[in-house]
Amino acid sequence: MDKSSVVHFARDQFLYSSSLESITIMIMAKKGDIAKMELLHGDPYDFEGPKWIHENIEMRSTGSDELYDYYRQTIRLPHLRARYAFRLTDHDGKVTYFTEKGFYEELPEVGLLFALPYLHHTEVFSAPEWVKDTVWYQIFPERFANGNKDLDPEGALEWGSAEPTPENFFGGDLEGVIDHLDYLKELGITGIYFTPVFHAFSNHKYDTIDYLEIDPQFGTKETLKKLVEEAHNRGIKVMLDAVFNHSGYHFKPFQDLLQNGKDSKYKDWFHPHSLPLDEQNLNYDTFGYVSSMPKLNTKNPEVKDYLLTVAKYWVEECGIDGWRLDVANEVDFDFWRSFRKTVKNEKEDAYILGEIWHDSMPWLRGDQFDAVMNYPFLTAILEMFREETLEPSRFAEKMTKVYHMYPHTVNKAAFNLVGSHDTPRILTECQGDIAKVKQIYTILLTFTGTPCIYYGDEIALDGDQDPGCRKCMPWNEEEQNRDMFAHVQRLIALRKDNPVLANEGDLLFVHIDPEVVMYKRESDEADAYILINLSDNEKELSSEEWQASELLYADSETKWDENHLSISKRGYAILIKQK
Ligand code: ARE
Repeated sequence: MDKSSVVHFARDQFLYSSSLESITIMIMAKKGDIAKMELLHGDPYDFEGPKWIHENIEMRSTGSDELYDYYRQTIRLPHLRARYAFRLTDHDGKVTYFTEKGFYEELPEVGLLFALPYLHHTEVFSAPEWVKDTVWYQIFPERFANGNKDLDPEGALEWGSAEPTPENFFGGDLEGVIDHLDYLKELGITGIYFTPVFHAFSNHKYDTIDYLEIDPQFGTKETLKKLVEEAHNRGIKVMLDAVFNHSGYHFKPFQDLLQNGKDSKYKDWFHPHSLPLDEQNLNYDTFGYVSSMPKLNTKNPEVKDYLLTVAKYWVEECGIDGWRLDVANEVDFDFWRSFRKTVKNEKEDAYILGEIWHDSMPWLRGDQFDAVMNYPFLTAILEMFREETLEPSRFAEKMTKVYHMYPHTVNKAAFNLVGSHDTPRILTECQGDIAKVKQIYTILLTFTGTPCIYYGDEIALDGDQDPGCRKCMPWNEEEQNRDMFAHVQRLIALRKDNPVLANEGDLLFVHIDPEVVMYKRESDEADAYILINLSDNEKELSSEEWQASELLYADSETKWDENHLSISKRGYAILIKQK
């Protein structure tokens, strides 16, 4: 046994609360090294001796990546505290105990074991219940629909008449979104994520001028209130984009600092290295090296109060249901802890989603974010479908690794996406291959987490890296791929009608064929099997697990006869077995 590869810490993704009275414990070990992984735990204050340990609970294997096997076990804690250890049996039958203080031949005294001192209810990670069943739609307001030409900014172009650039405008607005809420309802959407809508300079609005006003080209507060009300009437939640890492150039406090230098009462609202500010030599902190995006000093109590007022205002005033946090990883933890308290105090089940592209465990301990945008999911999808360098077993390993970076309770609220306003569109990434995009959407809408559809992807809109991915949404049907719309619509409906496909079910990859991605979704009510054939050959597949399964959905060429699946080349299939 390679003891150096046995990994467990009594925190984060290795030890976490899964309810008010239970904890989940995860441990990882070198792939193939362990024949049996068992858990022992007990109440450290139960001094009566041996009975305080609950012997050898065999831990559930929850998958493997390239290097590790993962094991997980949830246990109830009537006393909300525990001491615990692991009993490892290798393939020669040799038993070793693994504790906080290392490895032992015999179980050592309780003081050497891993500890959960006390499970506080306030520290139980819990994303809002409604999020796991939500199907999101991301709208870039300038490019979704023009509902009121009177609001068009100076020089706005005819809708869809030109390629998008970082500078041009087409007049998208909130009334345009209201006009198309029934389209979103028809697709099956239950949540909208808007990129910024507050008064700002550019067409993307990430350079805020006034955090407490709607951009005049998009409408007014009343328009937003109406939109939220109309969306809620259709069972659709609304999430806005909070750009708190930096302001825009024309934000009044920044203008004051520019003009008054060291005499400005706002000099501590930003991060000047020296004064007066010098945009050419950039003697102040910014987002990236963008001089028009000065970084805000969120440690300054005045700035913190101002931004928390903004955060509360839009929930209170317009009833929004969540915040997506821009450049979330560059704002201090203390600010986000205060942000969470403020927002949850205003709306207890508001969704707080951080934009972080890398390992986000420090923000997902329950005191800051409910979830992050799951870009690692997109990366693995692209490696498999764009580069075609990742065969199914490696995709399984990559996603297993990604999902074991976090508590499984976090994964249920993970914001899964295959495109956004910051990435090329998935159809373009797949070189226009509709079959690939259909397979990708089959994965997106049957995976653990809350899926998001980037506007236009459902009708196979293309577009390269920003600004190319921000084309005007085409509203004449001949420019829409309605077959793709029907595919996405059907998958969303299946996800709603079969909770095992949403988030009731655990997810486990299954190896059935080197060229087929297969994963199983398991729940108390049903098991579902999702299969994606990456090859150019039809595959004849069968599995004893499939008895009494029915074919829930597949491409038109795929055939199912009881236990035998004939999946077409580049096909997809969803089987379900009610329990
Ligand atoms: C504009 C141009 C870009 C150009 C950029 C640089 O359009 O082509 O590269 O300027 O000057 C907003 C606008 C963008 C604009 C940008 C700057 O939407 O169009 O770009 O402002 O003016 C990293 C950050 C992540 C950030 C991305 C863009 O970690 O937070 O970069 N995303 C948010 C928003 C953006 C927004 C901003 C931040 C600024 O979603 O829309 O941009 O408010 C890797 C790294 C990531 C990196 C990612 C993308 O994966 O791991 O950290 O994200 O690439 O670059």
